[in-house]
Amino acid sequence: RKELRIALAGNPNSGKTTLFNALTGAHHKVGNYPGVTVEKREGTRTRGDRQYHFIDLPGIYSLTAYSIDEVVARDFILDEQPDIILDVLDSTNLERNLYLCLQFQELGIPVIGALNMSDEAESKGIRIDEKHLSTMLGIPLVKTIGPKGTGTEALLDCIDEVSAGKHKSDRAVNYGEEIETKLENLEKLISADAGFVAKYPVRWLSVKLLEKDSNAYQRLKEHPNAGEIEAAAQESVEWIEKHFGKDAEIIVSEQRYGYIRGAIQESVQTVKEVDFSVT
Ligand code: GDP
Ligand code: K
Ligand code: MG
Repeated sequence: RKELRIALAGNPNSGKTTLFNALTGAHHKVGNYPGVTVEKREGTRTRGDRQYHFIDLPGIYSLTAYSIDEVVARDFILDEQPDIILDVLDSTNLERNLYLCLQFQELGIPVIGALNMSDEAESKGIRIDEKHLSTMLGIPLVKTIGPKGTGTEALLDCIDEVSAGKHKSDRAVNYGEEIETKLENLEKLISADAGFVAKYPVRWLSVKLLEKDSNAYQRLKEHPNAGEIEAAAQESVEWIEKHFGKDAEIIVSEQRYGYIRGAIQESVQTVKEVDFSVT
C-alpha cells in the first residue's frame, strides 16, 4: 500500500481544519508539535491501494518565521518534507492567500491549491476561471466547500495525479533581471554541496537570504561554505538596496504581489449581483 504524506497549509481561517475533517473523517488524532503547545492534527484516509496521511498545519501568512505558528509550519515542511503541500486558499481573499502559495512553490515540494470557500466566493460574485488561474500559477487547483465536503474526492484524484508526476510545478516568480542575477549566483554557490542541496530547497533559501531572513541564515550555517555564501548574500542585498533605493525584502514582496495581481486580473472577475427579489 502506497502512503502519501500531505500537509494542509495556508492562511489562518482559510478552512484547513474543516477540510482536514472532511478528508479524514473520524480517523484522526490530536497531539502537539514537539516542545510547543501548538496543536497537531494528523489523520489518514484510505482509498483503493492508497493511504493518504494528512497533517493539519497551523495557519500562517508567510514562510518568514516570526510567530510560533510560522516556525512550527515552516520547520515541519523543511524538516519533515511532506510529499505534497495542500494549500487551502480562501477564494474570497485570493491576493493575500496566494502570497503564501508562491512561497510554497519555491520549496520544490509539489503544491496543490484548494480553492476553498468557493460557495462564499460565488455568493459574493467572485468568478474564478480556475483552469486559467491554474495555468498562470503552474499548480493544479480544485474548488472545495469544506463544511459540505465538496471537492474532497477531486482533491484525492489530484493528489494521485501529482504523485504520478502528472502536474509539474514549473512556474515560479521571476524577481526581475537584477535580482535573478544575484539569485543565480547564490543558487550556484549553495548547490556546490550535494548534502546541503538534498536537505534544503536551493531556490527558496536563496530568496530568503535576500529577504534577510535570520532563520535562513541560521540554516545556512550547515553549509561547508557558509561564510562565503553569507558574504555573497550580504553583498547582493547591499547592491540591490543601493540600486533600487528600497529594502530588499520589500522589493521581493512587491515582485510577488505584482505576479499575483497579474494572475488574478486575467482569471478572476467580480460581478455585481443584481437583486431580483420582489419587495
Ligand atoms: P482554519 O483556521 O484554516 O483551520 O479554518 P477552519 O477550518 O477553522 O474554518 C474557519 C471557518 O470557516 C469555520 O467557521 C468554518 O466552518 C468555515 N469554513 C471553512 N471552509 C468553508 C467553506 O468552504 N465555505 C464556507 N462558507 N465556510 C467555510
Ligand atoms: K468564515
Ligand atoms: Mg485550523
